[in-house]
Amino acid sequence: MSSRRKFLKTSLLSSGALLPLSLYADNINFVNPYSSQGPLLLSTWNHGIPANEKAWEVLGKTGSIVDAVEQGVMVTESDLSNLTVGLQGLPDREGIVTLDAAIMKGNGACGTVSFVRQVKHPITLARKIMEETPHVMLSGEGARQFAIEQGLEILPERLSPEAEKAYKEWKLESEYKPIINIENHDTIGMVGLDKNGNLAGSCTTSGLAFKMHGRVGDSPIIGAGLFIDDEVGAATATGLGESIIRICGSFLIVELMRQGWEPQKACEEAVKRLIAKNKDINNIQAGFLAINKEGEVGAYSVHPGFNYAKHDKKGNFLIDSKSKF
Ligand code: SD4
Repeated sequence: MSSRRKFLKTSLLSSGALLPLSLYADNINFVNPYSSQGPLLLSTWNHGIPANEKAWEVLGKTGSIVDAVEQGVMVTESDLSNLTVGLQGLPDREGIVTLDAAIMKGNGACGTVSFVRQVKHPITLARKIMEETPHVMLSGEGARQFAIEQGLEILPERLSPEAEKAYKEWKLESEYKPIINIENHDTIGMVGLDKNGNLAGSCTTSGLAFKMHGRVGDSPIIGAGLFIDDEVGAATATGLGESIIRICGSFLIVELMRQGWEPQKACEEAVKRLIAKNKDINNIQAGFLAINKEGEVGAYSVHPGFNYAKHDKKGNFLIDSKSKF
């Protein structure tokens, strides 16, 4: 064994890192000091309605907020009419669909997958990474191999008819313009609070249409596309990933809420900061969605057009977010 490999092996073993992460994070006895206003589920965009519906049903049956946010967004991953989530999504500029996803619990446990091909449910793969490995993120071919080992569904690499049509049209010009506007969105991010005050969230996407091969967005970056903390609240993001990563958007919102900001004000501050740190803001759409432990909601975007689905005991409603411009 090479000395580097030996070093890695020993340092992993001595840190105990070969044990599943869940043995650590789930071991922490966190005493929830708040009374919960849950259950409450929030999801980005209008496909959040069916995703919330499923998540609500799962929460009712299993009582598990992490089951709920996983199975909720699986609905979107399977939705053949959706061109920005799942394997039916728009490809990169080489004509290949690559997916990003993340799942996180309020106790710090998280799993993410980036740049993976052929995996029907990347959110389930993210959960397997969270629960069955000592790691947080697997990427590319290694992630696909782990999905195969775990018995997850692998589909042939074939563009959906709509994605193929869009790709052929794009290739006529092949202009590389990494822009997300209101016609070109749809990542699903879901955050949920159960009746006991436990939080969890999920996020899954095929990412930016016609991106460079290998490009990874904000969705699988913990703190950018998703961040959850049982002590405070939860946030998720949608829109141009690069602009969101630059400000660590979801983490920023949760940290502002920790300092006492309402979710709405925290989302507005994140948008303000995103505008300050990104050039060409006319061509960037990004939106944030947040809840705190009291069940208060925040949503805000750069440009108009962002909406979200909110499911509580009163029902499942689509709500327009306010925006800066
Ligand atoms: C990305 N944030 O990969 C994702 C795309 C997205 O609405 O959210 N679209 O940059």
